[in-house]
Amino acid sequence: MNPDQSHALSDPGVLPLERSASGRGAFSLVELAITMTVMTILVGVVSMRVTDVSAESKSTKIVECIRDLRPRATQYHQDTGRLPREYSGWFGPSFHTLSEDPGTAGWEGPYLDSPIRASWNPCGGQVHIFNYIVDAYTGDDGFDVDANGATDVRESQGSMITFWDVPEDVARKVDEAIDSPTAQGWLNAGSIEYQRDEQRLSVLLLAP
Ligand SMILES: [Ca+2]
Ligand SMILES: [Ca+2]
Repeated sequence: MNPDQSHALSDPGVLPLERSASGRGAFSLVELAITMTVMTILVGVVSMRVTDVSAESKSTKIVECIRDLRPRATQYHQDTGRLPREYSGWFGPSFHTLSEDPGTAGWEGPYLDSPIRASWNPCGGQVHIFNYIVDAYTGDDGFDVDANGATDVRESQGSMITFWDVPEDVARKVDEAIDSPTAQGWLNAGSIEYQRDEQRLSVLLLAP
């Protein structure tokens, strides 16, 4: 630090903005305003990028989970003739038919390395595999897989997985990864459907 800087910092009477009403002081105020504006913009840009990266990361985990589960659920059905059920937060073999032997004829599991857990949902909510289509949890009334406006799979015709507390930006990215051809009506079409009010993402696992 040179002697001039030391003097300026030690003397409260010579703070840059208070030196005088001259052009020097006015310019400092303009500089300060510009700096604050730029910083505000930068903070906004950085926070948007962090949010986007976070949504991307969460959607990737959900997509990987779905792709991992589909063949396991299919194998369970081939072995037992039944649709699978696994609920995070619930206990007992009847709520974990993929990971615990429910005493069902033909069962050759476990089909999962561990029982389903809420930690499988990167958005913090529960995650349940239903042994039927919960029509009320889909965007409309069951799954309109081919996006032609008519329901294709409902009630006992398939098995689905629901992730709770999924923000819309994450749900949209999951939909883009799996349902991209039906992007036009993404909420109510394809094998990924989403309910905005409940932040509930439901995915068709299998429809034998
Ligand atoms: Ca249809
Ligand atoms: Ca969709």
